[in-house]
Amino acid sequence: MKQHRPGKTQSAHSHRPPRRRSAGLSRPLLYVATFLVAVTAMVAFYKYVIFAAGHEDGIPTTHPAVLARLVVEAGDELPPASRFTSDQTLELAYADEKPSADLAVPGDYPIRIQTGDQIVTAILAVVDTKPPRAMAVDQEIWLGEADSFAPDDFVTQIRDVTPVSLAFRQPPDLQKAGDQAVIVLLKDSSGNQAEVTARLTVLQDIDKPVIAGATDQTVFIGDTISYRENVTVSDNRDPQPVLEIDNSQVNLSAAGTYPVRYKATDKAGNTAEVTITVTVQQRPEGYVSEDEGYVSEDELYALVDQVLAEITTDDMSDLEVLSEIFYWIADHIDYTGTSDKSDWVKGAFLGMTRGTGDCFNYFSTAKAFLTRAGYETIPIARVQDAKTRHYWNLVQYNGAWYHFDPMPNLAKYHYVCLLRTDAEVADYSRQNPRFYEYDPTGIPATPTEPLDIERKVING
Ligand SMILES: [Ca+2]
Ligand SMILES: [Ca+2]
Repeated sequence: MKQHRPGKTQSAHSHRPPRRRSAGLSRPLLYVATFLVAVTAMVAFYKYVIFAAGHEDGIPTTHPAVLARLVVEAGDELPPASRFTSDQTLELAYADEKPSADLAVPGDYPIRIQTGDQIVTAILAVVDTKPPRAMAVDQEIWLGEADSFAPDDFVTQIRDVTPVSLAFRQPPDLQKAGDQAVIVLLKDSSGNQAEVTARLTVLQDIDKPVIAGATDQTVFIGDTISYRENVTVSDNRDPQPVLEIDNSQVNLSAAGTYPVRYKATDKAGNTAEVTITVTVQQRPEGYVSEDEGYVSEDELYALVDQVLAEITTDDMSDLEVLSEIFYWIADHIDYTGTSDKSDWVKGAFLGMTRGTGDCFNYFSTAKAFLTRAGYETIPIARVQDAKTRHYWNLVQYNGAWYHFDPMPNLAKYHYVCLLRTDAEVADYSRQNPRFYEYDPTGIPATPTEPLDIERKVING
């Protein structure tokens, strides 16, 4: 029989599961280990408390009279440490010389505050509750000329402690003429919003360009016209309106009146039109040049009369008068190769006033002098099939016709053609081929007998 132990029955004992021995520890060792774990945990907790008390980013250490959180507006000055309490008797100071809080940036900043020997950490909460402010900027544009606008074109002097973003409430309509309100939304980084209303004026150019200087013109057949000369186009807005000139109907080769249309278009599409008339005329006699204009037969004769008054007297014989005229012209005009042979009045005027010319000027001047001195003349021209042209006069002297040509000839073929007969000029034309060759149809014949008169050498 087995011995019973009081308090414990064998049966109870025998029903317990066998003690697990897997830990391999005896009961006393287990107690020791438990103790060590507890000590280690206490040490760790203690260290954590010490750590938390000494660091800003830890849980603030509280003090019954120190505010755990002080709210200030972004952009304000750092408040004095005394603001962290309502207890006037409590002396507070910032533990750090420069508390690390950026008053311009909203956020929670742990601040170390010293009260007596104790340092507590409180939160300085920087908040931005103020919406941005800005001044409106009105804008003015011309319809169709501005590319685009950004919101910041309509505001200036944006003020906020935080960055501000801008947006249009509705983009301006640049195609709408007139005034419109442009609302710019300002939003700071804290989400505070404000609106600024500016004005956009879209101006519309409705004024036509102005064409100036387009006036009717009168020209002669063969002239040219500078249609643009003296014509200017201005506009209230467009510095360079487009000018189109339609001269397609003008025919400068035929007399007539023709319209020329000037059309100016500004950038906005406004157009102005001016139509002028170009009159093309047959060129009249006596036209000298654009600068000198016309010379009339009377004006030419007045010049001739002045010279005649100087070189002739009333008591001179016809031969003397004809000789004076002949040699004055021969001396006065220097030969040049070409001239306008369409107009004898012009030819004579230029011969007298310029003192230069070719055979046509000699012929014309002689015609003018002989006519004013009271002699009949008949113009003669060299035959057309000759290589060059020549012109001279027949003059009536003593009731008969004679050749009269004061143009000095080349020294090689020297000849003084003062009151010569047909036979004499024909004889000269044999030396200087074709010089006085002309179609005699309608031209009276000279006497056959040459005149026995004195003829001076003229220098050619
Ligand atoms: Ca703000
Ligand atoms: Ca205009």
